Amino acid sequence: MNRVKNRLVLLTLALTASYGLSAQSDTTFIAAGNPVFKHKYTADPGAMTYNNKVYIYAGHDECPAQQERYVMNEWCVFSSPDMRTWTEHPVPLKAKDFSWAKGDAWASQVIERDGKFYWYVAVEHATIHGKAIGVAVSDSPIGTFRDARGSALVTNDMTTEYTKISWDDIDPTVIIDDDGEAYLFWGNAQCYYAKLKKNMIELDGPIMPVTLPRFTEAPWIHKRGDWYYLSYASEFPEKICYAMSRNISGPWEYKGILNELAGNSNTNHQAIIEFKGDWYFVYHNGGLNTQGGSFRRSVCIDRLYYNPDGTMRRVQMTTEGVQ
Ligand code: FUB
Repeated sequence: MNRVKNRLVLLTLALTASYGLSAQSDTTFIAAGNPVFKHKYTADPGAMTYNNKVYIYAGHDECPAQQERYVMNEWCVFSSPDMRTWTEHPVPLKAKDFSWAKGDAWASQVIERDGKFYWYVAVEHATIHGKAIGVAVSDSPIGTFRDARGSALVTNDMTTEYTKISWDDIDPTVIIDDDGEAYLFWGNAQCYYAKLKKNMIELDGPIMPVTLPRFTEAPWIHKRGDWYYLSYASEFPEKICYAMSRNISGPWEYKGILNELAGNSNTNHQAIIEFKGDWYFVYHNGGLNTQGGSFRRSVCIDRLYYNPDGTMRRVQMTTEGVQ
C-alpha cells in the first residue's frame, strides 16, 4: 500500500515538474540527498524553524531551457519535521500579490512574531524604478500570505545616496534580537540595515550602510550565544563569506570564506538555521539534471559546525545532504 502511495506521490511530483505546475495541495516526499527538491527548480532559500519543523521558503526558478535569465513569478514553501520527509504546500505568495509590484519573486525570508508570520521579499517595483522590498503577513507559516502594507517597505529612491544602481534593495534578512528589537538587513553591492518597529512592517529609524569586504549580495543575519553573524555572497561568481560582531550595529569583523562556489551556479544564496540542536547551511546550486544552472537552481542542505571560539567552519557541500 505504501509503495503505491509513494508511486502516486512521485507521479504527482513528476507531472508537476514536467508541466511546470505549482503545487495545488500538500505533497509529501522523502529527500534523496542534494538537491533536496528535484521536481522543480528552487532558489534563494530562506529557512525558519518553528514548532519542531523546518520551513524553507524559496523562489521558483522558471526559466525555460536554452534561456539564461531570471524568470521568477512566485515563491514556494516546504516543511519538514526531520529534514528528510518534506511536504510542499500550495504556493503561498506570488510577486503579483503585491499590487505595486511588476514581478520578479527574488530572495526572501520569513520570521515569526507573536503568532504572525512576516515574509520579507524583493520584487521589481511597478512605478518607482528598481527593486524594492515588500512584506507579507499570515497567521500560518504556510500561508496564504497577503501584502501587509499595500506599499513597499524599502524602495530604490531611499538608498541612492549610497549607490546609483537600481537593484541594490534586494535580499532582505531579518532578526528579532533577545531584547525584542527587530532589524532588517539587505543589499546588493552595498549592504544596509535598519531597525523595524514592533509591528514589523515599518522602519524605525534611518537606513544605515554596513561595511563588509567584497560584498555582492545575499546577507543573512543570525545570532548564536553573544555573537552576531552576518554571512553574505562575495564577488562573482559567488562564494559565501561572513563577519562576526558582538553588536547588531557592528563593527563587523571579517572571518573569511564560509562556502566555496556552488556547483554550476554563479550565485550561492545561503540561510543558516539551528534545528533540534544542530546547525544547517541551506543554499542553492545549479546541479540538478538535466537543465540545472545559474537560472535553474536547486536548494541544498549541509551541516554547519562552529569552532570553540565561535567562528564557523567552512561548509562541506555534499551530494548526500543531511539525513
Ligand atoms: O534570485 C535572484 C537573485 O539571485 C537573488 O536575489 C540573489 O541573491 C541571487 O541569488
